[in-house]
Amino acid sequence: MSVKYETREGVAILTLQNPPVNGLGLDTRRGLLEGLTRALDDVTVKAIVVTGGPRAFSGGADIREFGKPEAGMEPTLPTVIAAFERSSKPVIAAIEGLALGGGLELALGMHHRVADKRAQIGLPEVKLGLLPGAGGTQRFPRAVGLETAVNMIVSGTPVPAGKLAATKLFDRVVENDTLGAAIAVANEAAASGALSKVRDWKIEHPNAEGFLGFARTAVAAASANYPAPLKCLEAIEAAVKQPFDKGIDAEREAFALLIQTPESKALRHGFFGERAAGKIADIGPEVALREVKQVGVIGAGTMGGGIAMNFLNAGFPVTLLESNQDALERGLATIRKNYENSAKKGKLTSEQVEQRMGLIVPTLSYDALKDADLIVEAVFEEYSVKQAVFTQLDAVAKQGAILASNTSTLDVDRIAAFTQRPQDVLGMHFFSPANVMKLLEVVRGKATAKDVLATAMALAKQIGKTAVVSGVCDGFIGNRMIEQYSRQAGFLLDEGALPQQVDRAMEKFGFAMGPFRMGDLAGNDIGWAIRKRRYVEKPHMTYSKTADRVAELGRYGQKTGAGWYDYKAGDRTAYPSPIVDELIEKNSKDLGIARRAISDEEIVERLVYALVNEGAYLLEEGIAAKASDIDIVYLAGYGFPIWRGGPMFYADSVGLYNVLAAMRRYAKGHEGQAWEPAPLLVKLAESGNSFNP
Ligand code: 3H9
Repeated sequence: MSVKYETREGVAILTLQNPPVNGLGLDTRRGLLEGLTRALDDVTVKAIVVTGGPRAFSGGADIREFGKPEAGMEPTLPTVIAAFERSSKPVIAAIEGLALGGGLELALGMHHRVADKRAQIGLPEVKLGLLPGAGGTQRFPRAVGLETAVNMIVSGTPVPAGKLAATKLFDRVVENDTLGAAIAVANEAAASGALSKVRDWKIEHPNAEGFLGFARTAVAAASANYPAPLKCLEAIEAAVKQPFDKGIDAEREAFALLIQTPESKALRHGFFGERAAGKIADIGPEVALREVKQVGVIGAGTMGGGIAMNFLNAGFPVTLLESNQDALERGLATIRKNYENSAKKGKLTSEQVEQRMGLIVPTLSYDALKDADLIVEAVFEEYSVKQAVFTQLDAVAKQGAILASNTSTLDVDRIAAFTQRPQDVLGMHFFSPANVMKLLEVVRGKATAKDVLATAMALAKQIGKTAVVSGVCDGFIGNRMIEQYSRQAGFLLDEGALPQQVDRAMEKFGFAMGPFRMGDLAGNDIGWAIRKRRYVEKPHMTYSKTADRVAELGRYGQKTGAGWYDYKAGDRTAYPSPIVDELIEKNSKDLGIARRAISDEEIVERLVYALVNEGAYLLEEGIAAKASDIDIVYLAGYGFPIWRGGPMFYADSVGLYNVLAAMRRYAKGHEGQAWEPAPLLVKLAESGNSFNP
């Protein structure tokens, strides 16, 4: 039963019981109506309390139902809410944990609300490309005021109930015994006989028109690629200007429209993809996690320092090892500076800075790592250096300690073989800056034990990362794919494009940064070093030579004041560089290529489909377990536009048949340039299937 029914001294208590977050799926909606009917039919019941559990009152409509027949089956959420609102006996919501989206809308349809002050209250639908579709845009402004409602609905960000205590939303905000307080309100309401309905409340604002005009301009500017925020605002405007029922109609129409948009579908894919990434096919709940209380980090450089900060932020003591005192002190000073910068911006208090710094145990000795439960190394990317580190770790680390390498390019199985305990070794590939970037690739070696992998994934969540499992291969998921993308970008320069055109096209598509601006930020010397290795290891792999020419000039990017673009001191703006343009044109001439005008569409297709094809190979090889894992890597770590859902989802939405046809077109005259379609892609395209089922 998804709703438990009981009575206590004349008060019916309906408890939502649909774990994990009391999503309002069909069963639960039916259960709610049944409970309501039973309470109304029972003459001994004088009032009704609806509650959830400590984790959640309700996380909202069941998102898994969207697009399925159940979503539209009666009783729908608006029907349920209307029934509670119409109830002849007072209904009180007792809120603990979460009241989000449809969950909050349900509570808004009741006559009174009581909340634990820590309960998270919000209408996050906009984050799924939607608007609150069960009366939230109409009732919430009536309950909390126009400005708070606009801010919360358009941003989707929840706030603790305590912050809304002064509004009309709650009758009581309590520190404990929420249910007890709700029963007390129920008794008072039953005694008074009044049935307070939010729909009858007025939206008071001295200048609603002016405020909405201002909000419209701000929202339009900030949400060019998302239709939902403006729709939220339009629905709220209807709440201000129209009778309640007309406003509800406007809201419902907008919801029906938004749920069909590609943006909403992509955002929902991202939501579920992120959660699915944490589920590993052969690891179930029977796998017990290893306990991690103390962390060791080897290397206090940019990467090691950033990695350490992740754990410090989550309250783990971190032993930070360096090879010499100077490097150690520099590393500590950088961490402190980063924290102090956060404090200056008001994100941390000075006590928090000291508390985090106080969790660091700086050391020059491997012996200090003997009690660590997890040790992450972030030392130089060379097997000999890794070998030295892992041999020493094998000697000092306690039994059962997890040994992680932050390598981005080396073979984790080979690294594991430097130890006598390869089952305890795995990769934890953080992205720079490691304390900021959400993505973490967790690299499962051949021998990695299940509990080691499961523990690393759980820790990733604890430190706020979006973790995706990758198998062992050169570049793992993200970098292996980006190499094909960068190659295409290079070939486009040879054929007629300039960096600024390629970047503009990709940024218009929605990437945070085009490939050349990205190269200038990351450092062109890094790609150069990889290509030099490739020339030896994979001589058949061709590249445009322009990137080498740019690097040979010492134009490594922002850090040298020049790269694909020119930079001015203290200014990160990328200015097109006549030197680079000339170099590109000369290169085309040397290759005997007659430069041609290249459309933005071709640029986007070639770069994105290069990602897609390599992604298909990764799936086929089992390096990535599912297409959504690849999408999450690109959404969380590579600036792929989230409203397009990641490269594999995007390919699905274009249609794999069309993607394959385009690839075959590009293959003509571009032999050997990554246009050998992956067999999986061909199979799916020809059978009318997609990557994401
Ligand atoms: C809506 O309400 C529309 C209405 O306005 C109109 C309707 C007509 N449904 O994130 P977690 C699952 S739109 C189904 O790892 P956390 C989630 O998939 C909805 N399932 O935990 C996962 O399942 P699994 C508006 C849901 O503690 C598990 O719960 N609401 C839903 O870090 C744990 O999730 C939202 O947009 C759901 N609504 O965070 C809220 N929510 O274990 C979206 C969660 O099988 N949800 N699940 O992988 C969230 O923001 C977070 O999940 C939440 C919990 C804060 C609730």
